[in-house]
Amino acid sequence: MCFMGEAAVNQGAFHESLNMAAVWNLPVIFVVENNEYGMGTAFHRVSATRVEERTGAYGIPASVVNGQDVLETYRHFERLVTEVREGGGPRFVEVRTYRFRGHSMSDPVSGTYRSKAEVSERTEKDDPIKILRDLLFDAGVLTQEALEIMDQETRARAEEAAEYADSAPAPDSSELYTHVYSQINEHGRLFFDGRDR
Ligand SMILES: Cc1ncc(C[n+]2csc(CCOP(=O)(O)OP(=O)(O)O)c2C)c(N)n1
Repeated sequence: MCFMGEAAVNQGAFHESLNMAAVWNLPVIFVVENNEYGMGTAFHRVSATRVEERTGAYGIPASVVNGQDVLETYRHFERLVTEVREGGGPRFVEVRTYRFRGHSMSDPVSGTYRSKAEVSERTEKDDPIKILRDLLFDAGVLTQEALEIMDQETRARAEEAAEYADSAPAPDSSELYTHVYSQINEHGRLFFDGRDR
């Protein structure tokens, strides 16, 4: 799984990667989280085409999923993962979402490139956690009380993880690539190309 923001699709490395992934028939799913803004730039201002049209030149099948719908997203990826594991080659998914916050600490909430009204309207309408919550409430499988307990437990777990990360010693430099790229095999190869030597 290779994740990126929609702003990445205008970079050369994106196109080079898609091209080689197609040539080598790699088991990879490229996932673009399209939250509509790259830092302070709306995607439509810097692209003549839609995100999902970017893979045509490489023959990689593209699809779009509503990222605010947790169950739809799960079902979508479940099917793609099966296809890729069966040797179907690379896939490309545009996950449509929205950026509820600013790009960084120096871009608080709405900045000057979008209105506060837009952000609050989308936050109200499109929050995937609220959407899933309401679905589970309606299906009668979640109560307000159970949700609050879950919420408290999750916050506690996140705080614990942050404290652990802050107090843990820095990792050894030999860990630089661990869980980042595929492990280098005994033949010194970094990437998967279907050969074991
Ligand atoms: C290779 C590279 N080029 C340019 C930048 C500068 N830069 C930092 S964030 C950003 C845009 C990010 O947009 P997106 O991934 O859509 O994410 P978002 O703003 O929603 O966080 C750019 C161009 C960078 N960090 N790395």
